[in-house]
Amino acid sequence: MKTVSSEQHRLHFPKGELYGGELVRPFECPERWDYIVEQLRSRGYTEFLDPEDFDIELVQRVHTPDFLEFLATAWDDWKKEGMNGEAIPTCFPARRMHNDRVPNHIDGKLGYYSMAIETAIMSGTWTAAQSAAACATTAQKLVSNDRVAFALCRPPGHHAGINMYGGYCFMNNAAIAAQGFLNDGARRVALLDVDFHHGNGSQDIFYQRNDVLYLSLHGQPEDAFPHFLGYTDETGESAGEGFNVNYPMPPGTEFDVWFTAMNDACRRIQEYSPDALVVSLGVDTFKDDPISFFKLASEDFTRYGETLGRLNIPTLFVMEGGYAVSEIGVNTVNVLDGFFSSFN
Ligand code: Q9C
Ligand code: ZN
Repeated sequence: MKTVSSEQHRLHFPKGELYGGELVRPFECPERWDYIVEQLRSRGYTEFLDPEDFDIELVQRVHTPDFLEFLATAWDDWKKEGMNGEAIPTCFPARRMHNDRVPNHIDGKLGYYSMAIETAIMSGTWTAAQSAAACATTAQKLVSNDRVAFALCRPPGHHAGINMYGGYCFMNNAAIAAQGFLNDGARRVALLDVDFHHGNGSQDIFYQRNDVLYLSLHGQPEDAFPHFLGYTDETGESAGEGFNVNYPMPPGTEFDVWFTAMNDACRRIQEYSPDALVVSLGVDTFKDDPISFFKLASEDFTRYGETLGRLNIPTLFVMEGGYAVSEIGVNTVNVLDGFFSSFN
């Protein structure tokens, strides 16, 4: 299995995330990538590739041009206004305010295009985000030959919607890859999101479509970020009705309950009979994750990887979250090892 990754992720390393009323060092940090690479290398996954160029045409099938233009120019606009720190939104279109008129001023734009404020934009953010999207599309292309590939994306993507960023995400790497499979001739793609958080962005992008089945296992919105999406009654709309499946679970959820939901998701995937499977692979379901509340142990990741492998569908793994930094590599590579123990 080849891993597609780029050193350009290092250009995104904001100093501050607003957490607990303080600006702390972001949980989503460059070392996450290093720990995963180290585990891949030491456990035999030694083929690494750089991504091809960022494919704007493909990305525009998922995100709007105005949103992409915003991401590309936000840092310069911010600097032009004489701001000293990193770009963080402070004002939002809440209830009964306009949410369809884009302001001119960068403060307004940041609020308009974001869904949360922990995600600061700095000088290298756009370059890093482009490299992550390129990792996803490059790895997607490998799947037609190799049947499996790993896009080691950083920053992650599943909170990024049609025209919004946040939750550490700028462009939706997994959704872009799913679109890539369709462009290359797949008729149906399943996108299984095992990150602890609901992938509100992925749901947003495919909500009215039946060519991508989105399934997510996550902390229930009553208690977990992103709080305002991810309920079971969100089943899709118009052509997409029945093609969105949420499995919200309460604080303290252990592996047996989580795995029952996962097996149900796998049954739905088999029924759908997709030409490709994209796994939004977040390992923040781990018991020691600092910002999450599921209780998976490291060996559970191997267990569920095995279940994914048994589906025997051409599979692209796309890295999402996971913040227990020293264990992130072990848990990620456990999923891959489990997968290859049953995939053929
Ligand atoms: N008290 C991903 O895993 N902050 N994003 C949560 C919890 C945002 C997570 C605060 C977490 C975003 C890709
Ligand atoms: Zn997450």
